[in-house]
Amino acid sequence: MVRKDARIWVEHPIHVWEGATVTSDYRSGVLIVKIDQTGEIRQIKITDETKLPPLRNPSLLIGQNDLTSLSYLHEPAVLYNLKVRFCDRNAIYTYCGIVLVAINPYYDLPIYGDETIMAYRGQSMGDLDPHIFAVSEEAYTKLERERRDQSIIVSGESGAGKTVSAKYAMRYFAAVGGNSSETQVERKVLASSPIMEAIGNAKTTRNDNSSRFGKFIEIHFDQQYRISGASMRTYLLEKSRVVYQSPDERNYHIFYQLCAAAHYMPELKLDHQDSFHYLNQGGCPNIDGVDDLKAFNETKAALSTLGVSESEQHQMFTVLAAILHLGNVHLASEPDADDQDSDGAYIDVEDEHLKTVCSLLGISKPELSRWLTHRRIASAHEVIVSRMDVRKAEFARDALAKRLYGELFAWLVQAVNRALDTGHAKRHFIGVLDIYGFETFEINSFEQFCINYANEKLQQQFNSHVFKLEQDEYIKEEISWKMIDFYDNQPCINLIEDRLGVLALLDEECRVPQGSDRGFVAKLHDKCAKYPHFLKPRFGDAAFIIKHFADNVEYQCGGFLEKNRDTVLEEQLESIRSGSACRLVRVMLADPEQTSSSATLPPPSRRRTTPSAPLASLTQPGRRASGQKQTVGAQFRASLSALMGTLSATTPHYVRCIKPNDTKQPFQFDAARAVHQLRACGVLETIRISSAGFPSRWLYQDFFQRYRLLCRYKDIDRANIKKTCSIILEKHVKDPDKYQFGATKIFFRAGQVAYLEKVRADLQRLYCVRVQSCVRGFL
Ligand code: AD9
Ligand code: MG
Repeated sequence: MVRKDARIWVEHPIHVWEGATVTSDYRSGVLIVKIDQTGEIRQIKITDETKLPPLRNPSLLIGQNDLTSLSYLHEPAVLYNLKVRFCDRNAIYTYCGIVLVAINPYYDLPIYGDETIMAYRGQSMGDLDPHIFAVSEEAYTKLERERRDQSIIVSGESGAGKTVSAKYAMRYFAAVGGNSSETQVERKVLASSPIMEAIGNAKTTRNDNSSRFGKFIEIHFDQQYRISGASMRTYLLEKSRVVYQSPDERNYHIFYQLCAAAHYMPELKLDHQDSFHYLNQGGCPNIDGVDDLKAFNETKAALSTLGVSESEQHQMFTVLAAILHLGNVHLASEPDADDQDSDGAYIDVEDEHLKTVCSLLGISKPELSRWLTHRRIASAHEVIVSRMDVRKAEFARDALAKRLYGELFAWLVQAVNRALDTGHAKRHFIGVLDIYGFETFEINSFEQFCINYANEKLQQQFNSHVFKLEQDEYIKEEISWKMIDFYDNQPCINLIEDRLGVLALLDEECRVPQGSDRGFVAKLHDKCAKYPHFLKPRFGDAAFIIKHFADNVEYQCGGFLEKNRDTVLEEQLESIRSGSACRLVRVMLADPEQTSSSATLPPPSRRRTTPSAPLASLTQPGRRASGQKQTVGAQFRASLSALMGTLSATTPHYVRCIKPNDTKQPFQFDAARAVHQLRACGVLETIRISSAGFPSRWLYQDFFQRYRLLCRYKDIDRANIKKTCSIILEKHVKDPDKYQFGATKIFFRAGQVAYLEKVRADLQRLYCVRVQSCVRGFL
């Protein structure tokens, strides 16, 4: 029942929620309220009495640094609390139980210096303001105290601040676990960031430094809890960016860095970035505030710190330059003198870029030219070589460029891992996961499907962990309670992973000779309709919808098969692999079975150490036992499964990054955008889990201090505070299900603390009036 003067939240089209006060007791069907901000009187029709507007928290609780300490735990309360902290107090960090919510300030705050690191060292989570350093400290202390591996899982949408948060966490570990030994492994750990950002980050419309891959870095610690080494796994590099960029976006930073340094390496025949097809499609060659030449020197310095030799660096740049020139090889449809096939693809014998690719990679020009325009088709009886049409030839050339880049990326990940592997056995580790958050765009494709699949898996791990922690606390405090039912997204994961689920049907369609994207969707509609998380769009037959935990997402099937197969013409690859004079190219493309052990850097697949094994393979073709190439979907599934295995053996700590506005304005809070993300990253789900149980808890002494006013003086028993608390509660809370007495704390259902606050405020007011009238009488 909502009474007069109740403070509530009502919906608002822009601010999502706004404060209002009820002007008279609720009567069936209509609630009359006054909007606080404007004074407007509004009638709210209530069609379902179980859905009355949410109540506001007492002002005592506004701006709390832990959302779960709010008495009313719901969306408007969470949003308002975050907003007050962010906009009024410039507090970007807030806890939500075990989750740290981090709102990107788009402003350099002076809260990351060494002195701040030292301030957080040795402190418990609740002692100081919420901070990424507090979470890092918690992980480090738990590692020491419990001798159990830890992980910090950072997620959020593009531009929300994941990579920045992950880097601060690593800085913290480097500072507190730093080793004075000569290996200076922490220096190398920090140097891995600029390298990975150069080859895996790019400017997008959402973020000038967007990571286009996921990564999990394990920082290893020895017996004394000093850093002893590290390793890294990467996930699903966005390779399509190498050959195509949307308007206002760029290719990977390294290419622009290389062009900026062109005159230092004339042998690479580089030019201004705009002269390369693979770099100019987005129409945005520069990033505000970024000097690509300076960045190039930083990348080089970081590579040197990690022990990548000058010669290896030069070979790397050679491969990158070759990719750029490959993109400029002109595939024309004009027939040459002795061939009249007008549809076929041709390359001018004098094509400068083809010459440069061949001279850079040290391969035969006729051979490469032939395989850029022809393909081999094997039938049961013969092998035919036929000319491709221009579109197919361009497609094949781009696939080759993507493969070369993917292999270079994988090689570099291995080089980084080699440098971080100090040879010391790892006793323990703290893993930092910087992975793309849930995504939904106008048009969603295979990439969004994989990203959202990963988020389903992470969300499941998160839900069960939060739920388990909640239960552990109840058990520890010995309170009696009924199991809370939490949202389990296993049915959605089943839809993706089952024997006849989305991934399996995609792989099957990739195997059949005439397989097509449309054929794949038809199979989905036929076989998956029975899954509760699958929906067929109302119009068209080129898409399917998955009901994810965060939102319903419609995926367009175009390109699914191609992206899942990720194939490149074997003839092209072979002409480079077998003929190249460049050692790095031979190493990168080497068949694992045939690799000679004499190579300076053995191929990634042979160098893999156990922790980084399954994931590094994502950027290069994996193989099944049968020797058949694994699809991207199958590799991703395996790598996620390995990740989940690793994470579940650690104590996780969660950081949820929120992007507060789309214009990168400092301390601007767009409530609608924030709510969407809070929903997508599971913060509201955490709240739901908490509020289903006993979300508020007070130590007996603290409760007594605050609410002693609510009992008579003679009822206070200082020798037995628990009993005094029980007297207070029996007197004021009639329903015994609303609270529970634990060993050290009292647990409250949602809304109870707000209720007690109101009782306390009313009493205080009453005492004031009495005192005033006494004083008046006395006078
Ligand atoms: V993406 O998914 O890789 O596209 P991220 O990683 O979530 O994205 P990133 O960490 O790159 O975002 O942050 C984007 C930008 O926000 C940074 O370049 C900074 O300019 C800004 N940012 C993020 N966090 C902070 C912070 N704690 N303080 C100041 C920040 N600025
Ligand atoms: Mg990032």
